Amino acid sequence: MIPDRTGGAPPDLLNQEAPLCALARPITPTADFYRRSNFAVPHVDAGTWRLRVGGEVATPLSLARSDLEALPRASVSVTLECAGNGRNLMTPIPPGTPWGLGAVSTAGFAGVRLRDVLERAGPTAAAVEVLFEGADRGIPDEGDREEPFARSLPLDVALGGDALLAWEMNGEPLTGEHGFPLRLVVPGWYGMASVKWLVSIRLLAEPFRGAFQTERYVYRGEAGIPDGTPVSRIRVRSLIASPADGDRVPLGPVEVRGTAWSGIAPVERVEVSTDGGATWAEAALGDAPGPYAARTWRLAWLPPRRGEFRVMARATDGAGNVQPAAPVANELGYGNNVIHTVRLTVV
Ligand SMILES: Nc1nc2c(c(=O)[nH]1)N[C@H]1C(S)=C(S)[C@@H](COP(=O)(O)O)O[C@H]1N2
Ligand SMILES: [Mo]
Repeated sequence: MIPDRTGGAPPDLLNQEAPLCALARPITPTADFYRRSNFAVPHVDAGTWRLRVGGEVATPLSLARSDLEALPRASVSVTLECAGNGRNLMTPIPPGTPWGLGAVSTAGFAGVRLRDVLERAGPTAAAVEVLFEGADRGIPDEGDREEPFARSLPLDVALGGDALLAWEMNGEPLTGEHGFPLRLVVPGWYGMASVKWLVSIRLLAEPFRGAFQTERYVYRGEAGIPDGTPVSRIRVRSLIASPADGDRVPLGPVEVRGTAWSGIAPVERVEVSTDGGATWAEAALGDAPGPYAARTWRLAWLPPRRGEFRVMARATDGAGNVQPAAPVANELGYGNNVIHTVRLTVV
């Protein structure tokens, strides 16, 4: 057996990877969609639940589900990726959830546009950020007092982007693990921005300083990025969904399949190397299901002989970003978008 460092974290109620083979399809079935929760899943009573919108606003709101349903419906396919996805492939392995490569998935989300709700409340001229709080709470690893899971977005991102307040995922009501009854979905941003079990939106006159904004989900020690910069957009990445690392394949045509995404600009090219990176062939891209969702890709490969091969995939996005050959290092292991390699034995 070839040792597999990408096999992922052991199954866990709160943290679970998607099987890589599920990523060869445009939409990840909800049962396979990765999960990441910092605290226990909170019980939220749908009957009494309200979304509060307050802080630097002209009109504070307390919205029931029926109030949200009265707004125009919006839906979008979005790839969510945990900022720590692939942490386990870094050397040394940084602290944090020991993710292999499956902390990424794509779903169709539906609800209402965040900006429609924010415009009803009317941000004041003093507002600079929008803070989102989940119903889940606990003591963060670095902290000594309880706080909710909470993250903020710059006001222009919250108002200008295509962020959704979603109650539907893949055509079904959100499940408990994925944020029932309402979650934020921030297309193009690493997963931590998409706050689950949303109970409060607060417009702030100062940048938010909570643990999940300043201690975790920040870049520290990465060249070119000021220490403490909150993690934001998803870096371009592709994964080989099949064959799997360590597979034995018969001599004959092999279909290499995978997925590719970027939160910065749509993916424009995926190249595959079967000689360890010496030469690259262009893969055929599947449809783009929208600007924020991964594209599938495939390449027919005819192995020239039996033996061991290293198959690699590398994506380029419309802004010219391309995946690096080695992980970009930072203290907490975020934003690792190193080229994916699988080892195959042709028999
Ligand atoms: N309330 C709350 N929202 C949260 C989290 C959390 O712990 N609590 N985890 C975040 C992180 S780190 C990720 S990667 C995504 C994961 O979303 P999923 O579990 O639906 O895949 O949710 C984000 N939203
Ligand atoms: Mo995450």
